[in-house]
Amino acid sequence: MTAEHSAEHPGGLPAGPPVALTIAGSDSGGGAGLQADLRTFTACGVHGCVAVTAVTVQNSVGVTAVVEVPPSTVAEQIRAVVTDIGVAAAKTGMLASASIMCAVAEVCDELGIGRDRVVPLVVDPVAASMHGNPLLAEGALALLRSELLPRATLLTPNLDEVRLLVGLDVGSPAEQYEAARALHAWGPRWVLVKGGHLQDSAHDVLYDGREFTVFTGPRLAVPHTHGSGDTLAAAITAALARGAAVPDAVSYGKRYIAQAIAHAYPLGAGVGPVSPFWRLRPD
Ligand code: PXL
Repeated sequence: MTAEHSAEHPGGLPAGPPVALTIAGSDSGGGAGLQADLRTFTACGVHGCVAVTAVTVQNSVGVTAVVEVPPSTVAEQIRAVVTDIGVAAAKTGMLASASIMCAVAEVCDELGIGRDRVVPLVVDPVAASMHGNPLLAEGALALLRSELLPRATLLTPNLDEVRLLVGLDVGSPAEQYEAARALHAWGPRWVLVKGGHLQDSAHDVLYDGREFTVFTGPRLAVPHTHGSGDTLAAAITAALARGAAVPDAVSYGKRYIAQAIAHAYPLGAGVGPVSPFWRLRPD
């Protein structure tokens, strides 16, 4: 599934790794957000670029403040990266506000990012932190639905986000299928309804409007899962940047996140992050 990058750099040096872009918020605790995305990209062999949407003041016990980046600056970061460096895949995480969402949607259209465009876009519809702190302004949910979902190559909601987006309370694997159908009607090319919050299974359901594919994963009783959604979506994005098709990229992401959760570590007094270290082996 890896596209080998054999072309030479103009200076005669070998070309670098594939490039992915995350459009996401900063987590000062380093567990989630753009920090999780960038280290996942690295662990998956992809150079990460970033358009910062917001700065969160955050540690292992929660978020105490959010400062948004001006929408035009978010768009400028994306434009600067894509027009010079070029990106093979992109991902959105915390988009913070309706005006940032509109700016991101507009610049994605301008630069050929999104569903049926040259650069695939993974939309992780982040609405709240795992502690329940809001990461999306009130009133922005409607814009997430109308502006981002139709532009997504792949949408990756967890069950809380399913409830917010389409009002369905998924309590069983069978209801994941219904949720996938309801979300697909909003326009994403693929939907991955993650079942990690279900009691008895950690099955994720991938739907393309015709077929369902179930990805089974072990349900691990690990207390430290901060950044798990970001990390899964980032690993999928990295695989897309390396040339994988969506189902293969999801399969790759599932294997990556299972290991990252298995190696999660404590940090501070609260919830620790999932870990990339199983992959990096510094020693
Ligand atoms: O995990 C979702 C997420 C995304 N982005 C930022 C976050 C979080 C969760 O806390 O802080 C910046």
